[in-house]
Amino acid sequence: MKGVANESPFKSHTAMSAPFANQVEMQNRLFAELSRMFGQEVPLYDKSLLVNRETNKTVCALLAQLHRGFQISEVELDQTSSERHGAIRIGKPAEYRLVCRFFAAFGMEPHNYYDMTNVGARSQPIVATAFRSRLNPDHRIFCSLLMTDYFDPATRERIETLLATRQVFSANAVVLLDRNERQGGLNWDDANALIAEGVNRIFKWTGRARDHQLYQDLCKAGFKIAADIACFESHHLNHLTPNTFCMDLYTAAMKFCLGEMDEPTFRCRAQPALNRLEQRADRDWLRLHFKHRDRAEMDGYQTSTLRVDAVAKEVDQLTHRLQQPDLALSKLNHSGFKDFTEGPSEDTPVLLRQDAYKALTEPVKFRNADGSVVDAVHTARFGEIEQRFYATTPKGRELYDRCLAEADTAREKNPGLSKKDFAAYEQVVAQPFAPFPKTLPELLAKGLVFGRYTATSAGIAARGTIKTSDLAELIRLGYVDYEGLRYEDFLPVSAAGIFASNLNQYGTKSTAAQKPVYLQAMLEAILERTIVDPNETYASLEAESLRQVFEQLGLAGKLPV
Ligand code: OOG
Ligand code: NI
Repeated sequence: MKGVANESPFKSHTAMSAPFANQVEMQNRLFAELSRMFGQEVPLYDKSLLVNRETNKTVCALLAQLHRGFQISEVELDQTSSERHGAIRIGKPAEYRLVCRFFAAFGMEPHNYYDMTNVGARSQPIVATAFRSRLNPDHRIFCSLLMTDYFDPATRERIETLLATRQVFSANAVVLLDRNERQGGLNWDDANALIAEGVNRIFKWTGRARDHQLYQDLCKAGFKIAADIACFESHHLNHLTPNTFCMDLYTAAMKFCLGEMDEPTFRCRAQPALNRLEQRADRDWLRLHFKHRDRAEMDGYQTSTLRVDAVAKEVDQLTHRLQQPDLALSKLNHSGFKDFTEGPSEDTPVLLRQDAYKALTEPVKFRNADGSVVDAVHTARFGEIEQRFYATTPKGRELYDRCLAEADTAREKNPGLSKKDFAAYEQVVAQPFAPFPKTLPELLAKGLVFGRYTATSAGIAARGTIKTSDLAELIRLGYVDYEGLRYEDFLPVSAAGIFASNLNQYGTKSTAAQKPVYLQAMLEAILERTIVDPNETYASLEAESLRQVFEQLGLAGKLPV
């Protein structure tokens, strides 16, 4: 990478020695604290976690019938759904670099470059990266940076002038970041202090803002996102997203609790969503959704079928649970649920599916330069849900992008369909994704997703007598086992859809004389480090697993290139 140091100046120390806090534990604590903070501020968020828990429990009850031996404890249910991704939006390069240094202290590195100025009509004046651990990440932060040169010179000047006097990080937070880099880690006292800086200041919503005139002008011009970034005091976390085991069940449950769907409609949605589990939730699905579980234990489950009335019974129970007073979300301040789920069609297990309830309108106090105070409202914080699937290879991604573009066109031809006739809508979206295989073995065989391979004990026992070096054949013989790698990143088109729904506004064209072109190298120069290409990580995990398998099977020289 030209002009950029190859190594981070603040190396990540995942296997740290005794005096330093473990960075993964630090992450868990940070995200648990952020979640607590967000739940206090946004009651709907806490309730949506509860809806997620209840729907995940329903899924698990059926999984226990489908896979005899499968059980989930309350503790594991909480752990599984405590994984989170969040998003923040930053105004200026110096702040962006501080945020990068902050997440580096938690072992989270920038992954992927997302150019949101380049997604057609949905473009926003930002570019982004996402901070996460390189391997087995549980948490991620999508981090946007406002591109002020996207605007005409006068607007740009107003935004930059306002941002110039903003100081989000306290002096103490910067001391902690310096110390982390100097020492190569933090002790727990310092780690907790840094977490407190994040939760109580850096990412906290304050309800205080500046320059009401600029706020209004930006919103009117279609740049609510710039207003959200430039006029506020902190890098307020705008959402925190848990994961679900069944997107369609969760979204139906939320709409039901929010009062957007009546009981018969909810039942009509829940029933097929759960019926599908019987086809979808095979061994590969289990491994994908329970990545922390012991493989040997999971392999010991006896696959079975559902009792005839199993789904109906679960739907009954869930419906009843969702009707309890503590889940009467319609009584809370809310702006409704998004119209459709972003990502691939329900039957295509790649990348990720996301959905959201729309942003809440919250009170804000503006203080202007002349000392005047304006009471107003702002709409930005919302709630999202995700379900992650297999990571695509570049070839798989290309196919995905093509299918998605077709699905978008089909959707736009009939905008109200998802509400009018959900089954018909599902077909319209599934059709363009028909070229995608629907099972992991096929996806792997066609080179559309990344996998990880292991030699089985039968394979190791057969070492020396194995006649083939063909991977598919080795799998068929039971000498090699496989699993799909989970997608750990974000999707620009989905993100654009999420932005549009929470800002209640699609993107707007650049007002600069000429729309600037933004490159990854520019963001790397701001970060003073390179951005990790996740495809390299996925590909090297796959390659390394194959190398080991072939070595263990005594086929080392025969590894296909
Ligand atoms: C970020 C939207 C992107 C996602 O999940 O794709 C995102 C934002 O609204 O700031 O979080
Ligand atoms: Ni998100």
